[in-house]
Amino acid sequence: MFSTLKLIVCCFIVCANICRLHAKDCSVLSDDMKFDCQPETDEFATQDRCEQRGCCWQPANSVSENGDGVPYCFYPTDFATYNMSTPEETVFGYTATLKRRTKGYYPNDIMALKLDVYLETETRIHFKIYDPANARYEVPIKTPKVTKKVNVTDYDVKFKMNPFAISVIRKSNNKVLFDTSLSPLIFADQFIQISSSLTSKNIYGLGEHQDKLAHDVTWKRFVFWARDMPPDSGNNLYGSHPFYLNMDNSGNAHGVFLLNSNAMEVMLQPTPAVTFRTIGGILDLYIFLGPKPDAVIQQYTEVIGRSYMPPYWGLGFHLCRWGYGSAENTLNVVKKMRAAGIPQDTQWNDIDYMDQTRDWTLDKTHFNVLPSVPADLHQHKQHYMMIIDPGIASTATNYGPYDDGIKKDVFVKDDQGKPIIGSVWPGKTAFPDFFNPATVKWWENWARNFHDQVEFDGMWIDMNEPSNFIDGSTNGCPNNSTYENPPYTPRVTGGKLWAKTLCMTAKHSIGLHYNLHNLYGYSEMVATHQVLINIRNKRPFIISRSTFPGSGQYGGHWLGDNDSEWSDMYYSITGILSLNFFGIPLVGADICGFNGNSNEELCQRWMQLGAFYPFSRNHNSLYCPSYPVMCKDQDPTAFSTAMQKSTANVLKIRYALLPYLYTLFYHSHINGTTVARPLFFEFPDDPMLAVVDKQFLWGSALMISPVITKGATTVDAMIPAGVWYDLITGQAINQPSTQSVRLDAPLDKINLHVRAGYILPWQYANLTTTETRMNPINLLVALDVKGQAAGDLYWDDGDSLDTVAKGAFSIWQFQAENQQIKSNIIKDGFPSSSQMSLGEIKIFGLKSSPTQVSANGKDVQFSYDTLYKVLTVTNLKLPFNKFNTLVWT
Ligand code: MIG
Repeated sequence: MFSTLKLIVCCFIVCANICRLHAKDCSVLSDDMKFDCQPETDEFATQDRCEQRGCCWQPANSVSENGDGVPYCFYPTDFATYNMSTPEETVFGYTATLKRRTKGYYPNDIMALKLDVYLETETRIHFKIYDPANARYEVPIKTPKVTKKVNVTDYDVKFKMNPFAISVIRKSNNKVLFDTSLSPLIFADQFIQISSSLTSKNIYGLGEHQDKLAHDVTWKRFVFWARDMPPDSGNNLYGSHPFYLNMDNSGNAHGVFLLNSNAMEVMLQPTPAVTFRTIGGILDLYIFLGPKPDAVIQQYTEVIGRSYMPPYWGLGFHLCRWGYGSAENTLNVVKKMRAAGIPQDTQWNDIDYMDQTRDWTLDKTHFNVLPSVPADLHQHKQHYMMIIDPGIASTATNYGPYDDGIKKDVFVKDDQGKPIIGSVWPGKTAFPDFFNPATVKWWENWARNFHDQVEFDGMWIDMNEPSNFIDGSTNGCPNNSTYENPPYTPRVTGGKLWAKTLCMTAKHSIGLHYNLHNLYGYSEMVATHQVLINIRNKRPFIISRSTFPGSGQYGGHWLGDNDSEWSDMYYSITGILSLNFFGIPLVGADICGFNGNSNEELCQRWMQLGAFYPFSRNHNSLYCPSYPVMCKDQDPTAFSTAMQKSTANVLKIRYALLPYLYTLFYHSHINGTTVARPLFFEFPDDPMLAVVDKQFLWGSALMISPVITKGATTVDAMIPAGVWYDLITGQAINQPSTQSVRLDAPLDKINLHVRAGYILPWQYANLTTTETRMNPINLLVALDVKGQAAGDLYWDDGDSLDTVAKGAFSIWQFQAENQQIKSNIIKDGFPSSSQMSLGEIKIFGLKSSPTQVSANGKDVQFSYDTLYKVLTVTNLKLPFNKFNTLVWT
């Protein structure tokens, strides 16, 4: 009897234990299926804390080299989360309520959420998960407001109710693009997390970070928090772009955008899967169906806003350094460039022009004659830019911008309501609140005042993460605040959110810095864009360090403080391509490298690559390695005559091709297509190209294969299947299938190939874009195997406002087939289009010499290169508008 009882009791205890273990289902199929339940630091992560969260603990063996590794603590498959009410159909799509019964492990769960699913376009689905009872912060950028669903969609959407999950399926091939069922949805006040499967390991975007173009999915963590930080792998950098592009193994791409500006992490794991983890706002998620990669970007930029038309001169070559030291030295470099015959459109100054590095002032000792610099530049049809930082000196006496700013109440406040004071170059500084309309007026006033003295043409806005040399403020930050010390802090560089920036409790006119931090640079771009328009009444040119989705509508970006190293030259390519994905095609890296001394070979190669950055600027730091040793000059005139010649030559190639580049900017502005793009964008179903990131394209037609390794005189270029012509000679590479080809690349050459089937407009180059623009337009026709090719040209005056909206532009389309080239003007709004002329036409890939060539029906002289099979017709001298056909027989 007693022993029976003992047995029953014993059995009960065992069962209870088994039952307890089985209360959570830790039986995941593989390590890849584990979703991290303890993303905190390793010191924090313990078995106890893990199990207190209701999660499973299982130390893993496999460690990944540069990622987080397999999580020890992961969600059981039956982790408590939200259940969904029956979704109701609405005019815009679906709506439902999500409810959880028990609290989760982070404070302040939102127990009842609302889900709205908007079927916005055939290729775009949008869903929002938010708190219906209490309005939460939402990102204040303009997005399309869709109130009615479309009838036809390329996607299906499916729901699971208990627990809640949503999935989006591409109808055409039944592939699941997005599926949140792998890991529980968490929505607490300051911890929001959603995971999804990926269609393949080919994932791109997720900026701003320094990485390969296609990211590894081996437990990689990307942090999104604007930060002044030289680009290194693993760090959160200047801008925040929570957008990725994912391409399945048959070349169908889709995009996902989380519209959220709070501190965020995105985890990639080999499942393959992605996790978004943010500490504020709501889940406002867009999915773009593509299926072509470039179509994904077009669909994305339709939501965030399309890129603006830069002034034509902005596509010329820019020269800058920190530490010219005087106005005279600044102008001397320009004079040397002119004497060396090297194209240059714009000269820049860094903070050394300012009096004690204060905005809107001049160093009266060394830069007293600065006004004469833009005057000279303008006389030579060149332009002038200078840097402006957001930090406004707050302890200077009689310093107008600060005194006036206090009067107009334009600065960001601390939690007590006083201007928050940090420390930047001029010492103690206040920070303009660019969300406040009064600030924009004040900014315009001081910019105008300065412009009256120094006639600048654009603004370089730096330090706008915003960067602060101290953490938080001169008074630190309130330490009992849940904003300064949230329950979970994404793994930001510096360990805390306010590291080297403002306090999270700082107040802008429209909200807390905690929410708006990632938008500071964006807000300065919006303000500065308007101010430049008001002052100059011409197209603004802005290069900003911090950016957010939508920044491309207002200006461009440079990739920040890179090193004068070959590896950084490589990363500049992936950076530029990624920024094109983010809708900011006007982008470049500091050519020849910023930190550290450059050298002739590196700089020569970098000038070759940089000649093909959409935004092309050589910029150098002040001290190398440290004070008081100045960095060696690295403008092209600082090197041998051979290097200067090679640089002049490659910049002339750039200038020659600007009609093509400018047309690409027009397409980006109108349709959101990328300007610089990776090879896989044009050949998505070619698996050999999915990770190629040492070469890139301008549009569809020009392939750039730079040397990015020391000592190399050849380059192993991946050449996609098809015919490619050397831009200069017309020599054809005929590729039956995609493969790597070793190309000659002596020190003075960059390999440039034109894709068969395309027509590129170009001009002979002068030393400025303004002069170059006066030359006749030429056509480069690259025939495909059928003897066909096509292309177009967008043209306007290059500098006035709203030419596209006002229709003050012309567009020509060119077509080659049946032994003739036709030109059609499809829009003729450019007032001076009748003054443009056609210069020459070159045809690549013409199998044999014609006997007769005529333009508009009249015989013309021509020459034929039998070696490379190139027909050249020069001296056409036809009005461009009147040119209709070139026929050869
Ligand atoms: O704390 O203005 O990224 O391009 O030369 C450094 C001086 C401030 C950082 C920019 C860099 C610029 C530098 N600035």
